[in-house]
Amino acid sequence: MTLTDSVVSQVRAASGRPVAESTPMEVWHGLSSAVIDRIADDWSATAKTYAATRQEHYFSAEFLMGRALLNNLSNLGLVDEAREALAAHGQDLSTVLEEEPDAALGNGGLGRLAACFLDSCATLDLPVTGYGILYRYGLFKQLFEDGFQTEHPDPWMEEGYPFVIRREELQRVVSYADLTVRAVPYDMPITGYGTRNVGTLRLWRAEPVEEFDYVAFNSQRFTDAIVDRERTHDISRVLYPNDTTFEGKVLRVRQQYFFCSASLQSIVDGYIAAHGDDLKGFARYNAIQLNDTHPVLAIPELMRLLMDEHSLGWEEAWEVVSQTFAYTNHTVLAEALETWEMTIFDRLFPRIAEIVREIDRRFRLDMAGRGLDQGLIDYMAPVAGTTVRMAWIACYASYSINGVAALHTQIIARETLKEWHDLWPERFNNKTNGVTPRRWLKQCNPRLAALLDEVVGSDEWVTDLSVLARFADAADESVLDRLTEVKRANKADFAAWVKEREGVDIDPEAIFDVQIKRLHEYKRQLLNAFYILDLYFRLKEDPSLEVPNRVFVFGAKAAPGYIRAKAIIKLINAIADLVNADADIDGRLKVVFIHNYNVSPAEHIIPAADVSEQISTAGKEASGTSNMKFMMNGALTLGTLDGANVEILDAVGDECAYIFGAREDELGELRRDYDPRWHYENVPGLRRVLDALTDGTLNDNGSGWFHDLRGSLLEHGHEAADVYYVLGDFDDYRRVKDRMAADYADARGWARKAWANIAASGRFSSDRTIRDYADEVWRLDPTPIA
Ligand code: 26Q
Repeated sequence: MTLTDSVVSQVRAASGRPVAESTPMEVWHGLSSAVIDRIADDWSATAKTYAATRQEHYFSAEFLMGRALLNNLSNLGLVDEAREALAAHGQDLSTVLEEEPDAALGNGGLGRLAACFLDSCATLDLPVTGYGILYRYGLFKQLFEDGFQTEHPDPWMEEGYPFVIRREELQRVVSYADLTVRAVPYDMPITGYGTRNVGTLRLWRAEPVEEFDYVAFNSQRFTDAIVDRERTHDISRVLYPNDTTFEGKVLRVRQQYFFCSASLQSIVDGYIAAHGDDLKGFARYNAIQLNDTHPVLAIPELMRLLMDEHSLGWEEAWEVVSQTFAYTNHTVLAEALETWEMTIFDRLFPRIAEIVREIDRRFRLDMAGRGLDQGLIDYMAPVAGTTVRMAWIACYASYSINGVAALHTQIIARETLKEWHDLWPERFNNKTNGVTPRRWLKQCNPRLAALLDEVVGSDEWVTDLSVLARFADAADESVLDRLTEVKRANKADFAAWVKEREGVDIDPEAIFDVQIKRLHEYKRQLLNAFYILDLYFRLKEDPSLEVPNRVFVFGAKAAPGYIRAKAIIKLINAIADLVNADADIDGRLKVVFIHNYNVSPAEHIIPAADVSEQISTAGKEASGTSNMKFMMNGALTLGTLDGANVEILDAVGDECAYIFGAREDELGELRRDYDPRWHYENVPGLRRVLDALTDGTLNDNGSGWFHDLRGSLLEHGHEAADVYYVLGDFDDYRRVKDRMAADYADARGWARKAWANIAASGRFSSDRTIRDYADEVWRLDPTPIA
């Protein structure tokens, strides 16, 4: 059946009406079902093929998938057919696509990375499956009330979601000391570009063991039974919204054990079905990548399954486990490292607690045998007093340990995980992150994609982005002018989108300067805000100042309990109120804070950006991945030498990026006698900006938050002031950003730099990253279905 026929019948089934009379949402449901119908046979064939071969299983508490329909249509080459099929009934594909809710089952970089990885694995025909949790509520919806962030629930699939299929028959039981639950898998097909292989993301939902009989069975304990049912549903109810500070919430550890146990049971059963019941061979056919420490309970849980359910001895089981797991670290922030109280383990899963203690006991013997001194053994041991350290368990049990950018890997080897690196340097490796050029170029930026098709002479760049390097010098003036035209058109689209969504008018001729990422002090949105405020004062002081028009765009969610991050959001909104309404400024500066930043807003923002703000304190941002998306879309990086910025600079050359600020290897020294007060008093512009926080220029609605922000930079009692070196880097930031703005006047020169960025972005495709994992860590071969 053609897609056209299928769409018509699916939409009619979804709405009970002809296509022409259906709502855009009903059309979205129908078209989505038609896509599932189209891939069903290949999906099933792929699963059968992978079951017999060596596989990798990607364990992650987060998969930030975003929207699915356009991605699938595009991968399957069905966009034009779908557009025409709908148009024939008076329906508009773009309108229909905008109906889809984002699957926001992640916080930020780590979750989106997992989604890009699945896309690349499918495109490369690699036998990889993702495992996580089907959260009923994704990351909170963000609204602004008087410029303050408020959080609201995101029940993203309440009206039905065709891209996950419930697999009732594959359910497992997960047992806690106080609760037994069913884990029901919901499988999402992961299409690849230009291949028939369809991978799988398996997301688990917690349900009561007996949905209906439970209450009747236990009628004397009616209310207890109801409470238990709710405690069960609680497990997959909500995604925790903190991404930088660890909180030892019992429900969080329940979630982690829940998806680890269910996933391992399904993998072990799959192994037995394909290869027989001798589990000693398990690691020959299976590798498991741990996306940070969130799934580290899989290590003791696999020990339990092998020993208690499949009668291996400890040594045999440990042999399997230590050849199965590989661990990726995503942070060097001490406050983010996961540690759990042993009492929680004892209470929730005593057998896992027992196994963790035994891992600890054997670790201590093992290390004493190697002659390590007691202080070092105590420091590295999985259990310290009453505390379990998840990263240490990961390092002890994993055959591979990797960072996510070259600089980050050096830092974990030298500092964060130094003792493990000293012991087992061969386990350490770097895998610089990447992003999928399908979503982040072809789909979100069709104008640039069309230009690339033409310049390259085919669409081969879509699956091999490195080919663009061949055309680095091929940009004659006509190509550069067309690139400028693409950007101009994208900016006009974005201006219309901003007007509609935020009610703000922006000038498409202005420089679009963008910072989109989670709100955190280390990412230094404050530095950007201070520049804007300083520029505002400079313009007020001297209206004849010749500077190009500027639009500063922000998108960021703050963890709900992170007051200082929320204060920074309020500050940027207050600056927007001040600047946007000022008649003297007359539109020369505009500040827009896009509310509820998410994957699909990013798809509107990035293609329109001129400047990509990547300004974290050096050494703090493990990699960053939006920096790569901007680069692919021809924005120039304004950044510090941090995370993957270092490699972006290396790829593109320093004429084509704007780098400023203290380097990671200088900061230790600089911080030793750092005096933020001195900067306040001596750096041009800083006093005026900092004073504006508290002198009535900016309104924090009586919260006292701006006073606290100022205090955090200047006058800290117990902790150090300005921990993230905002004032220290301000002068250089201002100088470089001013220079960049001046350079923008040369449109040809700017386009040349933009082209250089696009042409050099090949190594930041997640296809490259995944090939490296597949070759060096997973030892996997591409396995196309017959
Ligand atoms: C941990 C315990 C309890 C509750 C929540 C968490 C939690 C959740 C999410 C901790 C961390 C995260 C997410 C971290 C993250 O997104 N890190 C980013 O990972 C990207 C992909 O590697 C990097 O590019 C970024 O530099 C890094 O900040």
